[in-house]
Amino acid sequence: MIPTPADVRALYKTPLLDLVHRAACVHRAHWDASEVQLCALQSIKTGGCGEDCGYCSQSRHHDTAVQSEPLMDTEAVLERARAAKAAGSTRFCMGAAWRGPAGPRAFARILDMVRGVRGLGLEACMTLGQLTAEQARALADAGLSAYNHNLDTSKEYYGQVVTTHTHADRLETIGRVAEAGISLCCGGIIGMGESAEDRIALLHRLATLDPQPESVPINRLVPVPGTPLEGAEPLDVFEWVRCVAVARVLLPRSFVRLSAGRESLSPEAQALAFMAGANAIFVGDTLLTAPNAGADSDAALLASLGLRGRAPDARSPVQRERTL
Ligand code: SAM
Ligand code: DTB
Ligand code: SF4
Repeated sequence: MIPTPADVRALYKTPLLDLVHRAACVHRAHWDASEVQLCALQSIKTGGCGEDCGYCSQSRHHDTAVQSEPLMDTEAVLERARAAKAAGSTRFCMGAAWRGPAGPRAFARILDMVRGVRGLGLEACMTLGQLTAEQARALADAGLSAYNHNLDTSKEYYGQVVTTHTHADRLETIGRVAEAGISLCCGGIIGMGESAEDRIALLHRLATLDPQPESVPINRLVPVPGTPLEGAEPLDVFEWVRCVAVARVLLPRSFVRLSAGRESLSPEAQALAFMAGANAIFVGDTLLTAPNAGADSDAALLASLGLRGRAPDARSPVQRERTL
């Protein structure tokens, strides 16, 4: 059944432990709850982005400590991918600080990276900003497993955070990704000063995407000095758990991914999020530019909770349904 905004609001307002219990039941009905997908992140083109996203360290509209770097060579990216695989990741996500892929030569290199990463037996994910239909098809033909393009917040709040593109632009790229048959990774950021109503609207929009995203990253704002959101009020940790739980109930077959902001959370808070249905994380010392919980602390966390990395050849229920 397609949830209405009122349904999502009612779910969101459920007492927290009832909500976590419900999400845990949904999680266990659809997944092996002892498995967590491990995904490595690599910034392949850093900084100097012309967009003005208020949270982002890589926008040239903000004065942050990030040093710009040109598009990496394919071989250097593959070196990182091999290391990520050796460290246990099954998915490799590459991010570029672009409004969208810039020029045919850069795009040809991107396609090489996709083929190379797939050739290593890893899932390949890209996040390159807005795509044309032709670019989406070319990425699909190169074997891209997933494309990350977040809605980030509600349609209503989006204009407070970004002015150089719109929520509708994001939806257009999302449509092109789906049209090309690429799995979609689409989520948002919480803790940007948005209201609970904005979070409800975001979760409702994510749940009503057709098809539902294969992966839903829940980013907790990393306040970056020099960005307009550097002083944002830190988000209550239980509000974060609530968002994870609502995403799990509404998107039962999707990976719910604990993304940015995990580094500043206690093991106990992360354990509650796994209980609430999270089943994917980004691993490694850095996200794109911000620090991440490192390999040692993640290995200790997973071991103490009795969780393990998901096997490389395992497919999500979404992918399985598609090929049945
Ligand atoms: N330029 C592309 C785009 O905007 O889609 C890809 C890279 S962008 C950095 C990918 C996502 O990272 C954003 O949509 C946002 O959700 C997340 N992100 C970026 N900076 C963040 C921050 N400081 N805290 C939390 N999430 C962040
Ligand atoms: C997503 O939703 N989160 C990741 C990934 N997709 C590309 C990126 C998080 C970036 C955090 C801030 C930084 O590292 O600069
Ligand atoms: Fe550019 Fe993406 Fe950062 Fe926005 S979020 S400034 S589009 S890199």
